[in-house]
Amino acid sequence: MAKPTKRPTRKAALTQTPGTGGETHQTTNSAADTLTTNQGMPISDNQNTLKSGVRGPSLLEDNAFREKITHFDHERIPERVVHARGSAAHGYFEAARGASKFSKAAFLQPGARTKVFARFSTVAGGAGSVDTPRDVRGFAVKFYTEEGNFDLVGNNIPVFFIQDAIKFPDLVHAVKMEPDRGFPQSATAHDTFWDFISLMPESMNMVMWIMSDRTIPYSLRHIEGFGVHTFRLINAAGESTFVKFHWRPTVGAMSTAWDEAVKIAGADPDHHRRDLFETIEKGDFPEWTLSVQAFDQETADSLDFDILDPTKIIPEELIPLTPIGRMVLDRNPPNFFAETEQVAFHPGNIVPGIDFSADPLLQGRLFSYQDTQLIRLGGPNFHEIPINQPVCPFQNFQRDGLKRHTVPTGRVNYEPNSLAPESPRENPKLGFTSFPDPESGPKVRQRSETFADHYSQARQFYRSMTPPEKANIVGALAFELSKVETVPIRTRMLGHLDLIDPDLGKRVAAGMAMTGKADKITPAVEPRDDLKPSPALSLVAKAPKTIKGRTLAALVTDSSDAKAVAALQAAVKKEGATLKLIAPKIGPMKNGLTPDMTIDGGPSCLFDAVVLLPGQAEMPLLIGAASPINWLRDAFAHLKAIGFNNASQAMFGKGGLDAGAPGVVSVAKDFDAFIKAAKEHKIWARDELVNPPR
Ligand code: HDE
Repeated sequence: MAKPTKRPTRKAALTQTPGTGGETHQTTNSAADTLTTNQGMPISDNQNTLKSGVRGPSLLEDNAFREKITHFDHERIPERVVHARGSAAHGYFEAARGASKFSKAAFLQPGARTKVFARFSTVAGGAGSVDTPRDVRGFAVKFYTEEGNFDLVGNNIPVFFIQDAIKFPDLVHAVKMEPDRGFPQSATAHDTFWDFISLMPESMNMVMWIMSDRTIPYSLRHIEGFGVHTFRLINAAGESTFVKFHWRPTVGAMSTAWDEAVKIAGADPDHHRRDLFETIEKGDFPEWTLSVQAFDQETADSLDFDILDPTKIIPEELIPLTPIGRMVLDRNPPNFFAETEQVAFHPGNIVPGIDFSADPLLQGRLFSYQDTQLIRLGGPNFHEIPINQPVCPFQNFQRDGLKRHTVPTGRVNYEPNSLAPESPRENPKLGFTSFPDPESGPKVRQRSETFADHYSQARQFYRSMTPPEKANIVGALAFELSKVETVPIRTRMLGHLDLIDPDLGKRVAAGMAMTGKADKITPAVEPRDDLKPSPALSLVAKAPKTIKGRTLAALVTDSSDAKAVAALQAAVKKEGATLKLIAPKIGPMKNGLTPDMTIDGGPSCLFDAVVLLPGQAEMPLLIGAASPINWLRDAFAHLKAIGFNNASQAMFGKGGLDAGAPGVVSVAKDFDAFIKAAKEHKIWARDELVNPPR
């Protein structure tokens, strides 16, 4: 991997003078500090183009200007056709003891520590879109192993919309902005998406997952990741084990409320990118455990669904997770474009000890990623871009092509050869060999009957949710389908929901005032009613009680008690969280406190829990303005823990809020009860006060 280029230290003093038109010229006397063109020609004036006369037209011969503008004109490259918006970080992976039992891959051997680069992304929006739409998150990790790069290119959801790669362009066309009008950007709540989905029964399990709170995550540090497809691991004895890959964040997975995600998009469109960057800068490194669900052919054959079908999970209650390592992200990319934008992932990048399965979605992906990089990164040599280079030596007879950087020497660019005995050769012992998969058959274009049950696991997912999670799924579906203008698409979807679970169908129909309007859908295979709920599918049920790594806010004013604020700061720090001070204005305050943000610049949706610590003197100002009251109302509606001092009680009355509601606690004596409530993350007991029954 390339080392970041160091900024040279300045050799001579910088002089700053105004030019004849008042423009700023910063000049140097030192050759070492001189600005140059890309050809190395020193530049004398970087503020004015060459003109014929001081008010005359510009001259074509100004090569420094033309080179600069030409380079600028070509600064952007085509963005990814999906997953365009991403944020990334460097880190390392440490193999867990026991991983070598499954795989001979060098990076899974005891004590191995491997560099990684992880990129998280939304799927539908463009590179400049917001961070918090309702969307699947990409979870792609490049392992720079000593046997070559291994890319685990997954998502934060373990199933997918479609079963066959040939449907991917249709899916992506349907989800992206509608082609005639160019909107909506990064949203599934529109006709073309639900039109397609309602005609694709195989997507119903994924529909449950994307309408759950998993698609509005709290941060990129709080998402789970999945390899989705079944893979094979091959150990030193040549034995194969089927696996599903799972990433679990050690801080737990958490989500926002829908209204919160919408408001964050306006308040801080870069919320997740900023959070990842700032947390790593602070030294609070995000961490995940990598586990596998490992099983053999016999177990695969005994399951009620096909392990090659990417619309199905294997419940953890059937096959538990076995940890195989840990990933820590501890360094931000020094340059966004060079690394986050130019990194090229490819599920086909594997190493000895890992192999594919015949999942038809995976098989299609194996073609697509290399192909897309050819256009996105401009030719076949993108593996030479530093972020994509393996850390182990690589050598072959591939030559030339656009943007080739290496300079191969010698006469021989072919193999076998007798002219260059030292040139590279195949290695039957170390080289990659495919696992001899016994299955093959006649050439057919046909979906396997073992892929035909589209509703049972969707039903199982819904039934595994806690009551508030169910309510949120119902709310999300009613919201999205209400945005669909074409009524027959709504009624078709209601038909599918009835099949998933009659309770779900009924509640969504009621949420749209469309009770009794569902189409009758005939499933290819009747959904089963005997799948037990899988508690591991619920985020709320397994949420850890902690505020570690989270950001809380205190509303303070000029006459706030600085001692109480310091005590809160200490209490929050002790728990491994951060406290931001929010005040009406940004300047230093009379009580010596320095605010981090203003009320308008730091709406409560950006924080995990809030405390009201204003002084009595400023209360008339706070209750006389809309923004402080909305600040509190949002925190209340987003089910956050709220602490209040005696002075601030009047804010509740003004906002029409009940200061005795669950998760609203007095901090007049100490902060213990508030910290305890904040550890709940969301105060679900308050849900029915702020949301109509869904
Ligand atoms: Fe991708 N996908 N995908 N995908 N995918 C891309 O590759 C594709 C699928 C995923 O941070 C593209 O470099 C096909 C499943 C991630 O750079 C493209 C199919 C999963 C990323 C592509 C799928 C993913 C991509 C676009 C159906 C989860 C972002 C730009 C057969 C397991 C990686 C690029 C990054 C990106 C094709 C389905 C995950 C076009 C054809 C399933 C995380 O090659």
